[in-house]
Amino acid sequence: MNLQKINEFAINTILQAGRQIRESFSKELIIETKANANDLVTNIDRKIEQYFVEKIKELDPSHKILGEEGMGDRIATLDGPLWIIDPIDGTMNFIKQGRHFMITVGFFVDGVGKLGYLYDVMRDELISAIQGEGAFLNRQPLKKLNPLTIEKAIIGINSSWVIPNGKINHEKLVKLIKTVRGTRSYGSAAMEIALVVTGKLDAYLSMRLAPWDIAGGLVIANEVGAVATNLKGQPFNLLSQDTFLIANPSIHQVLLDQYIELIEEKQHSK
Ligand code: 2AM
Ligand code: CA
Ligand code: CA
Ligand code: CA
Repeated sequence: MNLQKINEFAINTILQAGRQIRESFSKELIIETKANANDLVTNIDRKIEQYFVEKIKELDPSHKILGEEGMGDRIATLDGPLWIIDPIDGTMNFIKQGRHFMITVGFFVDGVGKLGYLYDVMRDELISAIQGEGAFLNRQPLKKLNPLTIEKAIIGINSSWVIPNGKINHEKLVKLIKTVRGTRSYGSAAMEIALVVTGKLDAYLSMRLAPWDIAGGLVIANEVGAVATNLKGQPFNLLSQDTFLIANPSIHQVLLDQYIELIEEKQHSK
């Protein structure tokens, strides 16, 4: 398997998909809801995922595809070549703002991240990585992240964390927000990961993300030295939803040790 060739294929397909999204603004947008009234999907999310599926099956029909909108395959294992795709990450931003949304793609072989992409469609900024060969922003190499202290960190965190949820130690979270230099919230997990791997944010945490939100970002994180785990410090489970933390390597462990404490579900006594 020639990774360079697959990388060129992926970059061309992502840029072409981005063009289609930008052109879609002159056409009708059909908005539907999924799990709840705020869980939105459009005809464009589906069309772009379908485009990826067709292109990948043309490239190699043996490659499996896991996509948010379900146009790919049913995936039960990480064996073999697997594409993990979010055609539009930040659908609400896409609909409401016409910006601040990403295409993100990861290519894994037997569960190992080989290629990763985070594409800001409206800024036309593509972050890409090949395992072991570094990460690039529009083909310019990205630097390794510089160390910093938690007091100087800017972290990405959703406003829903203001509300105690019974799943995480709230006092410690308040201490974190008081300690850091600032917080930000962008509404696209892939965009927050892109900001962390370029050193514009120093950490991003979420109580629940899906494999397609972070797969591409994981490969890129490895190449710049960012550390990505779940909130227990374990590898993110790519076969289900999980909690998520990506951070500058100098503060990742500090965040886990001093500021993030998951409350284990109560064991039911017999
Ligand atoms: P989406 O736009 O592709 O749905 C918004 O805060 C971020 O969380 C976006 O990256 C969004 O991706 C993601 N998101 C939205 N609903 C989610 C859900 N039910 N589970 C996991 N991630 C979700
Ligand atoms: Ca969605
Ligand atoms: Ca998503
Ligand atoms: Ca999506």
